[in-house]
Amino acid sequence: MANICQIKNVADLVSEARRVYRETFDGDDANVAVCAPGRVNLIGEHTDYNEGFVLPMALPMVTVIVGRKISGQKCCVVTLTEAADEPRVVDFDLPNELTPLLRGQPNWANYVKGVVQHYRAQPIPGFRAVITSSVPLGGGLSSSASLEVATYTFLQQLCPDDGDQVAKAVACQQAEHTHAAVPCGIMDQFVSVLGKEGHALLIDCRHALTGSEYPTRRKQCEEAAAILGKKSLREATLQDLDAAKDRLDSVTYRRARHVIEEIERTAQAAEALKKGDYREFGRLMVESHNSLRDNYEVSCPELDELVAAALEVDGVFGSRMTGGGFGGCTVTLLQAHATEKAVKRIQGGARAQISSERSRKHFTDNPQPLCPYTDLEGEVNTIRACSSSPPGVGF
Ligand code: GAF
Repeated sequence: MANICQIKNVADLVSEARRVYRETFDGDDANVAVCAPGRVNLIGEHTDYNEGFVLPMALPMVTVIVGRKISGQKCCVVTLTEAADEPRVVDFDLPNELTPLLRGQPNWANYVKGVVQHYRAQPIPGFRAVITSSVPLGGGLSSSASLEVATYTFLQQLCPDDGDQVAKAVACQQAEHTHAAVPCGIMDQFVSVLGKEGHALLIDCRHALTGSEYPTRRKQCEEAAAILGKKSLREATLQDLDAAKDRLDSVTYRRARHVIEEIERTAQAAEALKKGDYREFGRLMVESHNSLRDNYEVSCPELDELVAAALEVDGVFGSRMTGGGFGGCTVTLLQAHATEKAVKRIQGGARAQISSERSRKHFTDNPQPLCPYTDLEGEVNTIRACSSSPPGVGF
């Protein structure tokens, strides 16, 4: 299959950021450039914080940071990404034992500050940096995790840590918890650190060190696990759930049902992918979407429409929403020959939504919906989200 379309390549992003760095910092040049990818989740949604399986892959869309170390305790960071009405330049002092670096304004800088605070080889030196990205902001493709991981990688260049990749992902997740106030699971940071081109990464989140609507879903899952007498929903079966049905309200029952079935689906999907059984993989994707729509209630009419549009095309195996939900993107698995037709149909479906009042703003901001596509080589790496296990054990 042809490669991803309409996306700026890394070299162009780096040279754009370096140019802005020179302009901003009086002709000084950056001497460090790093990048970290966004992700698409193939299957296993809202299972990571329930100690289940997830199966994401890294995207060729990346966040790039260029910069250099400076003397003193000050940092200055510039962003070129669309930061709505927020200032694009931020200055802050490095944290020390007495004065932590706290969250504040602008919002985008909290991801950087969080990683500075949680970086594992303190003290770090002062620095100047420019950020740019090809990961769409707020599109459900983990622009935030890619910014966190890029920031961590940038700091590794200035002040190396011990190189523990799993601890790096966990530090970035902590940054999101404390500085963006999102109690996310480990999936996005893990795949941004450990994903390999063309490979899905099966992550077993059982051992993960984890701690609006997203927090509500998370709380409902924890409540359901407690009522079932389990440490997490990973320990529960459908039989356990049904046996406890009269002790659960109907919403909590449906939330738990999604998670228990989705964990099993993700394990089955990874097996199907290893065997090259794309038809089965696609079937599981559609089941996943339906459960996210009906049981977990994190889809929306626009995502449902895009999935339905994709499924009409011959050669499409499956399609589903990807990421946390309430908007964002869908992911579709298809035969290479069907790509052009599917892209047209999905873009047509997106345009049809422009007529709906609720979607107008979104599609005005993005008049031409992107439909990038890439190869999936049927390779699966697997990893346990456990700080003592070796990363990236292939099978
Ligand atoms: C967001 C979170 F950041 C992930 O940890 C995961 O829970 C996902 O939503 C849903 O699968 O991307």
